[in-house]
Amino acid sequence: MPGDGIGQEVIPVAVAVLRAVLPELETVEMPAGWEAFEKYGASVPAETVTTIQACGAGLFGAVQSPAYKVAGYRSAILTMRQELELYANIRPVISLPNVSPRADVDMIIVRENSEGLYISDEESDGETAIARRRITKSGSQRIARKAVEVMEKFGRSRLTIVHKANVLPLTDGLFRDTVRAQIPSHFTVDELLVDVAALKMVGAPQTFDTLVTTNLFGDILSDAAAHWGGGLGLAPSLNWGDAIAVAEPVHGSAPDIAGKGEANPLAAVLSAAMLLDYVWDRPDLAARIQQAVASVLATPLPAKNRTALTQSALLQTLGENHP
Ligand code: GGG
Repeated sequence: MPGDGIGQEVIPVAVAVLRAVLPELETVEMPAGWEAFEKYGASVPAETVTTIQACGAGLFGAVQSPAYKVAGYRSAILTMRQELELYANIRPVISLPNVSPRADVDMIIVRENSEGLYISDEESDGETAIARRRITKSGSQRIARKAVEVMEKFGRSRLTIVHKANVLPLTDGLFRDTVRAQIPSHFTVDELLVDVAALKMVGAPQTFDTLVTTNLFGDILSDAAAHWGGGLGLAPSLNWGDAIAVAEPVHGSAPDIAGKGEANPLAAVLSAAMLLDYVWDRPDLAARIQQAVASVLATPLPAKNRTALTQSALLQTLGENHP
């Protein structure tokens, strides 16, 4: 699902790179995003939802929602997360050559993706506006299980639970205590208040291993953390449930450069690699893509024709490094 704006340019590159390491890959292209809404009346048409369910995995580019309320419109990202129960948002942040401000960052943020303030339950009488924030035991249990799955898959040993239970003892207390109870004893578990975690994210990001947190805290912390991986333009992510995963670059549709061939496709490429790494159990193929990305980053490319130049450089590197 290339979606809107530069999604149309970066997703074909990511698919080409996936194909280079996994020639048997079968793909089908489906509409999603604002353009899909204008054409079909839904940002994620029903056929797109059933196709993702049938495939089990998706790759989404970007969405460009209007800055005003449109009757019947809901962001494609939020729609997919809810309709497909993609309750975990995985955001790895690792130092990359030439673009990272420091060389020793290697963390995975596991963000709860379905509850918290993102249930969008708001009311206002014009004087007072209220947003409800929902934390459930079952939602906290399943995100904890996902954090354990991620730690086991990647041989990680330390989990930091990020919360604000000193101010929100009922909601964040439930989250923290429920997550803690789910973590097997061979892992080291610590916890941080979100404000302290934010300070540490700025001052000592290399000290983080795996983090698990609620929806809004995870949204904010993971964007801040992306700075250490070269910025939002290079950040990959995976929306993941029990049966389905949708990878997507964190960046948006970038209407200012859309159609100019200047978009950097590396976040989309790294997101595609997350399907191999996390979902399809092919860390060997994911590593080949990650190494190709690192090698392409070692020689910065000009903005003009960046998308095509990056694709050629990646495919050439993958071809040369074929085992
Ligand atoms: N790939 C992530 C993306 O497209 N982000 C842009 C975004 O979140 N836009 C707001 C929205 O439409 O929900």
